[in-house]
Amino acid sequence: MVPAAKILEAARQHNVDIIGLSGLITPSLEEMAFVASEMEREGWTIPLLIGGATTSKVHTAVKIAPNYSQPVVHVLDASRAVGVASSLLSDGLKDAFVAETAAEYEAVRVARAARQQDMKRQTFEAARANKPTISYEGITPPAPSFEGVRVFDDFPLEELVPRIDWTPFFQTWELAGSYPAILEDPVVGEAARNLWKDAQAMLDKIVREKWLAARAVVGFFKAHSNGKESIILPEQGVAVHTIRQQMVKNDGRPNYALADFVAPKDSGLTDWLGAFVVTTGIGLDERVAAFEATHDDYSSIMVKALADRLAEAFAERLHERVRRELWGYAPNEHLDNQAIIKEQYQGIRPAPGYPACPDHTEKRTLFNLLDAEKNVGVHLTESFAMLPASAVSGFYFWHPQAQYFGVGKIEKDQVEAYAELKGMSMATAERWLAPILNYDRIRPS
Ligand code: B12
Repeated sequence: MVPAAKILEAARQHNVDIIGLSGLITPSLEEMAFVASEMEREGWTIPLLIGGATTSKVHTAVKIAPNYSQPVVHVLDASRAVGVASSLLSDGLKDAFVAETAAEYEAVRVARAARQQDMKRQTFEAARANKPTISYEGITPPAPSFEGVRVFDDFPLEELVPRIDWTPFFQTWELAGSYPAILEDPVVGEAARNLWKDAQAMLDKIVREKWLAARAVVGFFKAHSNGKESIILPEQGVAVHTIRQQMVKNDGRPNYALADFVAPKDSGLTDWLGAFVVTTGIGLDERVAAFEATHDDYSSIMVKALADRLAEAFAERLHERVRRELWGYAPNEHLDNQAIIKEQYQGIRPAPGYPACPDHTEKRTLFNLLDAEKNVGVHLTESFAMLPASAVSGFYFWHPQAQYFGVGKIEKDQVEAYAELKGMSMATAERWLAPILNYDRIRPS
C-alpha cells in the first residue's frame, strides 16, 4: 500500500492528468478514502479513478467520492479505463460524463441509505444466543500428528500443478468462463486456448528449472473456545478473535462465528486449532524484473498469474495433506480436483480477509504463532498485505460441522466488545472493520 503523500508526490512530479488507485484487499478501501481527502485538502483538480478486486461502485460513491469535490469514478475493469479517461479529458465530453456519473452516484447513495434501513441486525446478545449447536456426542477431537510448527522449505512444485484451479487464471486475463469449458467457448475459446498453451509452457519451465520456491509453515495448537467468539490457545497464551454474524436469521438458522467450531472449555475436551502460511513467491521478483527489463509485459503478467495460481494450489494441497496425514482426521479421503475445488471435504481453512473472518489484523496473531516471517520469509505490511504477494494464510478447523459462511455487516455493540478484546480504541477497530460496519461511523478528522 503506497502512502498518499508518495502517490501525490509522483503525480506532481509527472504532471499527470488523472490519478488511479487500485485496491486488492479491504484495508486499501480506507486508504483510498484518505487519498481522496488529501487531494481535496491540497486543492487538486484532476479526476480520481478507482479500481481493483475489492472495490465497488457503491463503495466509491458512498465512501470515496464524498471526500473529493472533483470527479471520482469507479472503473470495473481495466479495458474500460481508456473510455473513461478519454471522456474525462475531452473538452466536449467531460461535463456531460461528470454530471452523469455524479447523478448516478447520488442515486447509489440514496438507494444504499434506503437499503441500510432494511438491513436490520439483531443485538450482539441475541446473535450469541442463536449460535449453532456443535455436537461432540461420541466424538473425541482428533490429535494432530505433531504439536507446534513444522516448516516445509522446498515443497515440490510438481505436487501443486494438479491442484491448480484454472478458472481464476482466465479471470486474470479478463476471459470470462469456467475451465475447462472455456477452452471450447465459441467467443473466447481461441484466445483461451492460446493463453493456455503459453501458460503450460511457462509452468513447465517454472517446475523444471525451479524458477520459484514453495515454502510453508503449518502449526497445530491445543485450543478451546471461550464459549463466545474467542479461541484460546492456553499453552501459547494467545487468543484468536472471531466475529459473529448479526443478521436476523429465519427458519432456526444459527448465527455463526468461527470460534463455534472449537470445543468450549467447559466441554472438558482437548481440541485443536491449525494454522498455515504458504508462499510460491520466492524467486518471483527476479523473474518479473528480467521480463520487464526486456519490455516483455506478457511474460511478466503470465509468471505472476502462475505464481498466484500455485499459491492457491499450495494452500489446497497442504490442506489435503493436513486432512489426510498431518492432522490426519480424514486419512482415507480420496477426492479429485473438482471435488476439492467444490470443498467436498471435512473441515475448513478460512483465511483472514475472507468472508468468515473479515478482520485482516488477525494475521498478526497468525504470523506470530507460526513465526512466519522467519520460517517462510513472508512479511506483513502495515496494512496486513503479505509480501511476497503470492501468499495465502489461514486457520484450519477439523469439525465435520465446520463450514464457510459470510459474517456480513455487524453492529456497534459487537464492535465495542471486539475493540475491548483486541485492546484497540473504538476508532481503530472501526477503521479495520469499516467494510462490515452496519452503521456510519464518525471518521476522525
Ligand atoms: C487472484 C487472487 C489472489 C491471489 C493473488 C493475489 C495477488 N498477488 O494479487 C492469491 C491466491 C495469492 C490471493 C491471496 C489473498 N487474497 Co485474494 N483474491 C484473488 C482473486 C481470486 C482475484 C483477484 C485478481 O487478481 N483478479 C484479476 C485482476 C486482473 O482483477 P482485479 O484485481 O479486479 O483488477 C481488474 C479491475 O479491477 C481493474 N483495475 C484494478 N485496479 C485498477 C485501478 C484503476 C485505476 C483502474 C481504472 C482499474 C483497475 O483492472 C483489472 C483488470 O480489469 C480475488 C477474488 C476476485 N474474484 O476478485 C481474491 C481477493 C482479492 N482476495 C482476497 C483475500 C482476502 C486474500 C488474502 C488476504 C487471503 C489470505 N489471508 O491469505 C490473500 C492476500 C494476499 C497478499 N499478498 O496479501 C479477498 C479480498 C477481500 C478483502 N476482504 O480484503 C478477495 C476479494 C476474495 C474474497 N471475495 O474474499 N488472492
